[in-house]
Amino acid sequence: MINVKINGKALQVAEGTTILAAAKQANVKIPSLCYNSDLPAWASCGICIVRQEGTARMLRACCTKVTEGMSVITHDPEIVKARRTVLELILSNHPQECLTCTRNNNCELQSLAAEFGLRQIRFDHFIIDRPIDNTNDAIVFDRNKCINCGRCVEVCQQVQGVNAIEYQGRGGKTVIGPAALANLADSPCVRCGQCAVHCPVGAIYEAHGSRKIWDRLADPEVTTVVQIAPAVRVALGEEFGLEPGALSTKKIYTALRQIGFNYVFDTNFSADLTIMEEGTELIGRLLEGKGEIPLFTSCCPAWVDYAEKNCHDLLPHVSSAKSPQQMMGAMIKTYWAEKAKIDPAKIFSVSVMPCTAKKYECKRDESMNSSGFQDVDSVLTTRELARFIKQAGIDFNSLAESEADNPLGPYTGAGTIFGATGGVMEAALRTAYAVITGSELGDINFVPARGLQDVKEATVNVKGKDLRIAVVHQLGNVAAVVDAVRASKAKGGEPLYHFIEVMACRGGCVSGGGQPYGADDEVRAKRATGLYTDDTKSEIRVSHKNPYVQQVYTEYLGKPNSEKAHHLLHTHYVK
Ligand code: HC0
Ligand code: SF4
Repeated sequence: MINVKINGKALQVAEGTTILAAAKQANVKIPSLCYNSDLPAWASCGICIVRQEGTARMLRACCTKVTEGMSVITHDPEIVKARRTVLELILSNHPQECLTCTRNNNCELQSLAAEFGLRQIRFDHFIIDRPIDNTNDAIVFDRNKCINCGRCVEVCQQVQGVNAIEYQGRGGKTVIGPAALANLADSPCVRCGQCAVHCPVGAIYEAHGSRKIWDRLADPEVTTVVQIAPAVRVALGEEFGLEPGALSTKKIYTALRQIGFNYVFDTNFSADLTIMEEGTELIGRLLEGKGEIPLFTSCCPAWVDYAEKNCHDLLPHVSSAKSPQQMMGAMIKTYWAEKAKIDPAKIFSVSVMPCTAKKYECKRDESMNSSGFQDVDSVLTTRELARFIKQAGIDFNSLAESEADNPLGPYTGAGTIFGATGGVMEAALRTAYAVITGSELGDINFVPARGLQDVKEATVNVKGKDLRIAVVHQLGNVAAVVDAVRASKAKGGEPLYHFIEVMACRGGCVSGGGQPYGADDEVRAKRATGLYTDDTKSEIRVSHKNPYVQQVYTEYLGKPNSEKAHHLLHTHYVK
């Protein structure tokens, strides 16, 4: 341990601790802009400068490690003045459109300007008018608001390994933009939205679609239907002052009805349905040679996009099962529309997702209109739903609880854990084991699939055969797994893995690109815990026992992977 002083207060910190982290331990907040705990520190903004006591030396707190006996002053007149100057310089080149900005009231730059009491900027205000890039259906890039902090570049390149955004130009002329001076649609962007949740200002954000929804809600000719994704229920509450991980499923159902949706369904139901389809596909590939092994999951559209762009050779390994969002969309406009005697042409189907890539997924050409219409019409992120609730004047915390509509609402514990990394794998194993062996797993908690470790591996013995699985989240971790699979294929013999879950975002959907801002690993873990609690409290915890899923097969689909199920619930991929 190392002895340091922060503003005169002595404390011990671990070796390698930065000044920023040491100050946090001492409950002192040093302001920062380019720093984010998910990313390497690279000291571009200069807001976090501090002084080593007794010297004139100014140090960047985000990337300077403390040394034995160091005494740090985090705030004095000169430091505050320097920080204020940095802020003024940033603001001199920033459109001052806070009132109409997507980050109004939730912007790190705006908050700092408020904290520093900036009333006037001493420098000339100049803006180079650059076109807004809204070419890719999911993410919007407004370069006019970019403050060159570099967080989006670092997360896209270092964390996700996608390299869609880069620094362009040199020195004072450096700007940030889509790779190779392309627009986002022509860049390698896979729409995971991690750039948007890591942007401190309103330069990168989700493509908004809420105005169209208000119009449909007000149209008496239209039946409006909504579904909510697993990870929304453990994060939306943060927008209303609740702790990360607080489960607010039943209040969300009520809020959606008060907003005016006619029917409220739950993506967790179609997650159960996905397990039936994907689990059956896995068993067919394993036991009957019906396709390539390993099987990769397919419910994350950013991973699918990544595979289509980077792993052409492995596309036959990607499950043909649609994601739960899209399965629900197809079931609403076919099975449910018939049952409810509603013309599917007059159904407007909305989903609430933690994800920006889902906005693109619903518009894909590949089988996403198997009802004869676009199966999911519009996607709102968790953040957008929070704004919707506020626009509707709803006091979220005082809402009464209510249930989802059936038969596309009630879900099992297996469906809800989809939202955390490893959840799809765990849910699939619970059902695959039961189908193959004819008996339920003794302990259905499959702990090796849980947690934030980059790549999780395990072997499960199913009826004398070893099933080797891997769970990978955060796209930057995927290349190594994909390369290992390629090497194992080239070598021949027993496959390295049989089943692999891939989720593009760190921690899975709980920290998707559409979730409330500011998630770090602590928040991710809390949100995941909320989902595991939902699972544990569920009366039924395996997808194949969901009585409404069974009903859908009896009344409509026949059996998993039937021709009808294939038509409605499966898709294909393009190179
Ligand atoms: Fe996810 Fe999903 S778990 S991808 O993260 O499979 O967005 O929450 O809705 O579709 O269910 C996102 C979350 C979903 C889907 C489900 C899967
Ligand atoms: Fe979207 Fe989830 Fe994939 Fe992230 S992990 S891109 S939130 S589906």
